Amino acid sequence: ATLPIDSRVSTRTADFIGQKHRMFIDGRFVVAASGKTFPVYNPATGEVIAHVPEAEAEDVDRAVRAARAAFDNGPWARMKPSERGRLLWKLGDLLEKHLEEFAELESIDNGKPVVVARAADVPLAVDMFRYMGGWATKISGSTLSLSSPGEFHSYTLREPVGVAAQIIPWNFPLLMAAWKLGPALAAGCTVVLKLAEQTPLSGLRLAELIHEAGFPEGVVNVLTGFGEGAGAPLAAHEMVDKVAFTGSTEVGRLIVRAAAGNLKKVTLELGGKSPAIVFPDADMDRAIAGTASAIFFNQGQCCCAGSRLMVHEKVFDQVVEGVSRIAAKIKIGPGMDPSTELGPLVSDEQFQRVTGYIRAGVDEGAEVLTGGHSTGDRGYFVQPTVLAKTMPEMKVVKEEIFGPVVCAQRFSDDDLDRIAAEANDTVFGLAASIWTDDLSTAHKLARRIRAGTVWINCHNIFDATLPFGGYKESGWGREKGEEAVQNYLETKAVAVAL
Ligand code: TXE
Repeated sequence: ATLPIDSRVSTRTADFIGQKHRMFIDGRFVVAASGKTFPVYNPATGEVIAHVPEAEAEDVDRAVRAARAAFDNGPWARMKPSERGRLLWKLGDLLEKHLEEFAELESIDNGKPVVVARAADVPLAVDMFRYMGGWATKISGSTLSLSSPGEFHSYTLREPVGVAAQIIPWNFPLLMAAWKLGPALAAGCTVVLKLAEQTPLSGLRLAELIHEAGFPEGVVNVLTGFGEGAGAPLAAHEMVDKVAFTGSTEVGRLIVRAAAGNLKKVTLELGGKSPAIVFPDADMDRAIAGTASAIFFNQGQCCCAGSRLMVHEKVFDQVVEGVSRIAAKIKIGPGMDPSTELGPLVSDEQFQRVTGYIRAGVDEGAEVLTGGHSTGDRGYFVQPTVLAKTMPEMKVVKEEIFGPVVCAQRFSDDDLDRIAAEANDTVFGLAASIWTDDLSTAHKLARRIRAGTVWINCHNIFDATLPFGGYKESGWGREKGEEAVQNYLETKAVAVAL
C-alpha cells in the first residue's frame, strides 16, 4: 500500500520517498542483513511515510570492512588528491542540480520549512563539498630544522587517519552529513556514516549521488539504524580509526567510552545553552529580530540556538516585548506550506521533551510572556515561547531544551567581567552572540566568552570556512574550516641522517 505523503511534494520526490529503501554498503544498495526495517514519520502529521533498513552489528561490520578494504588497498588509496577534490566538487554540483528535491526531503522528514531548506540547508551543504574539495590538494607537511643543522634532513607527512565512523543527528540531516563527509574525504579517509533514525531520507538520496559522482566502492558507506543497534557497534568497532559524533552530550560520553577500546581519535559536537547578549547601544530593531531568529530558527533545534536571552535592564522590556511580539506573529504550519515560518518539532519524543521543559519552567516560577503550548490537532507543533522571571538554577536555564523556547534574563551590570561570568555560567560552551554598536565592548567581551563561536550582531552564521565546535561539555574539536580537515589527518615525522 502507498503511504500518505504531503500533496505539495513533487512527484519526483514522492517517488523517491515511496521506493523500497536500501542502505549503501561497498558501492551497492542493500537491505539489512536481518531484513528488518523501521518507520519514518512526517512530523507535520505523525503519519508513517516510509520504511528504511534497520542496520545492526552485522551490517555495521560489513560496512566497516568495506571502508577498511577501500582505505587499505582500493583505488582510493592511490588516487591523486586533485581527483579526490574533483569528486567532492562533482558531488556538490549534483546536489545543487537536485536542490529542490533535497529541500523537499528535508522538509518532509525533519519538519523544517521548505523555504529554509532551499535557502540554507541545501546550499550550505553544496558549499561545504566544494570548499572541502579545495582542501584535498592543499594538505602538506613541512620541512624542519633539527637542533643539529646539516646532519639531518627532516620533514612531516600528513596522512589520512584511516576509516572514519560518523554519527549524525536529525536537526540538519543533509548539512550534518556534508560537514562530516567533506573533510574526511578531502583528507583521504574512508567513511561509514550512520544517519539519524528520525531523518534518514536525504542521506539515502545523497548516497545515490555519491554513487553517481563516481567515488570508488567502499569509500563512503551509509547506514540507517538506531543509536544502540547501529551507532554503538560502529563507535566500538576495532577496525575504525576515528569517530566523529554530533548529538547529545549524554551520548557523547558513551561514544568516548566506546572509542576507548582501540583508542580511536574522537571529535564531538554536543549540546549548548548559548547566550544572546544585548547591550543598550545596540541597533534595537536588528537586535530584536536577530535574537528572535537566534532561538526560533529551525524550531529552536540548533545546538547553538540563542536560548538564553541576556538583556541589559535599560532595554530589557523593549527587547523582550519585541521578541515576544515576533514570536506571537510567527506563522506555524507544515514545512511544505511555502508560507510556513516555523514547522513542527522533529518527533513525538522531542515534542514531549520540549513541552515537558515548558511545564517544568512554569512549575519553577517562570512567567510565560508568549506561547507556552503545543498547537495544531496533529503533528508535533510547539508555539514559539518566551519565558521571563527565569532564575539561574531553573532546569529551563541550565539544560538544553532544543525547541523554540527562550529564557529572558536581565543584567544590570556594566562590568564586562561580570557579564561574561554570567554568560559563562553553564556547563556548555558552544556559541554566543553579542549585540552592541560599541566595538570595544564587542571585542573585549568576545575574548571573555568561553565558547567556540562568538557572533557579533548576528547569530547562526554557518559558513564553510568558519571552524565550529565547543568549549567545555559542548565537545571536542572543530568542524568546518581548515581545522575540520586536520581532524582526519595524522602527522608523521621523518628524519634522515645525512
Ligand atoms: O540525540 P542522540 P537525540 C540534543 C538535544 C536533544 C537531545 C536528544 O538536546 O533534545 O540531544 O536528542 C545516535 N551509540 N541534541 O536523542 O541520541 C543516534 O542514533 C552511538 C543536540 O536525538 O544523541 C543519532 O544518530 N550512537 C544535537 C545520534 O546519535 C548513538 C543534535 C544523535 O542522537 C547512541 C541532536 C549510542 N549509544 C540532539 N545513541 C546537536 N549537538 O546538534 C544514540 N546514537
